[in-house]
Amino acid sequence: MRFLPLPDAGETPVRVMTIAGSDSGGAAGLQSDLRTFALAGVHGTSAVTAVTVQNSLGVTGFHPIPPETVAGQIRAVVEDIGIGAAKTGMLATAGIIDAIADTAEELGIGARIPFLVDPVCASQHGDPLLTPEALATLLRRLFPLAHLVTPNLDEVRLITGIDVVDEATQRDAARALHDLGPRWALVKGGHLRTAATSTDVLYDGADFLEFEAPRLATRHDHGAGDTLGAATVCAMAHGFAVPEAVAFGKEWVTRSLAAAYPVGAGHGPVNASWRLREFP
Ligand code: PXL
Repeated sequence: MRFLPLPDAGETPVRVMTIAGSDSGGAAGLQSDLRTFALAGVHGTSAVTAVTVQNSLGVTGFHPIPPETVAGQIRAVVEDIGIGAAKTGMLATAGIIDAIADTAEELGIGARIPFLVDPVCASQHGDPLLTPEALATLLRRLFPLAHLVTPNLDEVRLITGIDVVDEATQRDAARALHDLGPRWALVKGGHLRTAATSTDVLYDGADFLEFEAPRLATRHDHGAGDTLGAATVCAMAHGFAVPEAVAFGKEWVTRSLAAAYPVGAGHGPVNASWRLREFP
């Protein structure tokens, strides 16, 4: 695999930001994003949106961070440290989304700064991570700012009403998502369990691109979507065009799924530390 260039000692590295929730179990959310950022060789920063109470069996509650504190974290980092790209994960409430959108517009996130929006709605156990009315706010405020949106098939159904069952409906969903304003829409195929491969479809309003990977039989896949987005946003921060960034993210998450491990009695995390065995 082609890796991202690593910074030399004393050199300021590429910086990225995740705007996401904390997973106390260390599998998903900002913990997985920061892990991938470090292993990909970029400096990771974070704006925490919510603190979840979570382990391998599920999410039993969350506490949202005040919107002005979320906005303050973004502004503090961008104005001093600077970022090459940003991604979102769990956003929790409509008030937090409005604050992120206002701050993004003020600071050029989604204009000058590449912006990946992962419309996280629920955990893999179906526990809600976004209030129902907040999804409409996310679509209205953040999709038009996004360079890339990366829903899974459950999120696609909630957003577009389309039940993806094959390649044709996956393309229909990509069209419907693109109509909501992002430059690129990626419909992740990992949840289409009847398919022999895990194929993601990327659409820019003109052409469809497919990213295919073997379907890996593991129940330890917690944080897979976050890890795909995190690796992709690292490549975007390095200046990759979106299709090349997605190709990097797809290979990264496929290797992380192959290296996944059990912790707890439920679903264990994907494991980006395969990267440690492959330096440089
Ligand atoms: O994988 C989506 C996700 C994002 N962020 C947080 C999560 C999860 C899934 O559990 O807990 C905080």
